[in-house]
Amino acid sequence: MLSTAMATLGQNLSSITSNGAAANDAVARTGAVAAIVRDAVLTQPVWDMHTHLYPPTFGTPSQSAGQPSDPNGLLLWGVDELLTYHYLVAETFRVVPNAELSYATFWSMSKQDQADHIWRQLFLERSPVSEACRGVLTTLAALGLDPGERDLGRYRRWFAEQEPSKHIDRVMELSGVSRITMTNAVFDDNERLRWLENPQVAADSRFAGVLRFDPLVRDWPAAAAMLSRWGYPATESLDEPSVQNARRFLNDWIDRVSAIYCAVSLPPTFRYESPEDGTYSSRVLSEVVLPVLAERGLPFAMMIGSQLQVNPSLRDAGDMVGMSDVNSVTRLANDFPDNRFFCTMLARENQHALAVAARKFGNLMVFGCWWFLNNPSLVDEITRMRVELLGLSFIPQHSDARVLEQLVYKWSHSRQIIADVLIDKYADIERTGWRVSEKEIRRDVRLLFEGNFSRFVEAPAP
Ligand code: RAT
Ligand code: ZN
Repeated sequence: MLSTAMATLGQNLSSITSNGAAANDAVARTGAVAAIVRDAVLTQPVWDMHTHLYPPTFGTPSQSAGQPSDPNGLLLWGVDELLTYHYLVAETFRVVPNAELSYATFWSMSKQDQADHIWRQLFLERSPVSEACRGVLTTLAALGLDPGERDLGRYRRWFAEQEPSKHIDRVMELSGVSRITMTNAVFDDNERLRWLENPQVAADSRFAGVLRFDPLVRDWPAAAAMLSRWGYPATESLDEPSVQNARRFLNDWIDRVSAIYCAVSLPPTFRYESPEDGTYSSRVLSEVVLPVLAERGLPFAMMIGSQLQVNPSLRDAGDMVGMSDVNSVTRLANDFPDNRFFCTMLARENQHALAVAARKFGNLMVFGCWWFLNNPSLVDEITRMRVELLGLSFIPQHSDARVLEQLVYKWSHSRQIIADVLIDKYADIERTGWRVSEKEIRRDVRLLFEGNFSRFVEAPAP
């Protein structure tokens, strides 16, 4: 159906183009281009470069058909997980003061009771207009459930009937995600032990691995103590044997998770002046991380601007945004030309300078509208600005999904906005007399959703 409609649109576009009646047909042509852009953006498979999702082999705490639940399992899915997403936990504590329900009481409740509480407070006692609330509704609707029913019991029964692996297929199809990139946090005991116990734990071609090692760069003394316990002796002074052991640790874990890149999240205070600036983070980067990644031909992703735990009682929801230093990123890109860097920043105020920085360095790839920026108004603003400064040479979005079904809403909401931006940008260039073909539009969209990422990680698109 859709392809027939698109074939007609394509014919319209070429007949308008070929009969030269551009002036009279300007409105029709703009409409035809817009329809093709929208279709291209809505149907283009995306390689999601940053999520917190896992294959079912990592265990799941949710009830399902076909897999026993594992309370510490890492694959989160289902309506209770959707409702207890940390973005919604933060919103709930705004409307239910600590005095009414203490943090301690909330965290002692069962997941289902927490979800009931959030549902009542954010969906029934006031309208669910925030982006995170809206996301739950978009997701339920796309899965064929009726958000208008407001029947949490029914939604729960439906999810409990799903078999996790088949459900992953369905969610990937609905969201148009062709591959899910994990975040494999090697300093997290729960995750590390699963890799050590079962080397095949991630043998699922729908997922790609990413080695994430925040403590190594954020807190070398603590990381050194852990490395030593794990058989990679390292001292706080980062002497030569420590450097060699830390490199061996990275190499071993890159192999174990088949990492397609490595990543860290860094605080707003992160600075890199030079390899000799005297900070642990600069020394770890220049002596350990970047040499290993250059040798392995793997990019390094820096997500900068998260100030951890300004309200620890909120747990995952307790982190804050802060302004970061873009010059540190340009210095890294300049000092390490043999490395490739992905970068995203959390503060809105950093977005312009970061895009300008990417103009200066081909080894710097800007990506995503991260976390508190993943709101329609900001995605629109940031994506427009990036297209204006960088053309098609950036990665507009990642989902950051923590709960499987979030892929559906995060991608559908972002795709709508990316399409709006591209429609305007093609209309602008068409006003000069330039004509874009359907093939060119689809090629451009492919670059944004798959091609730029797959080129940067030097791996073929799925
Ligand atoms: O967006 C989020 O869920 C954050 O809590 C973080 O996971 C962040 O995206 C990160 O990867 O550190
Ligand atoms: Zn994340």
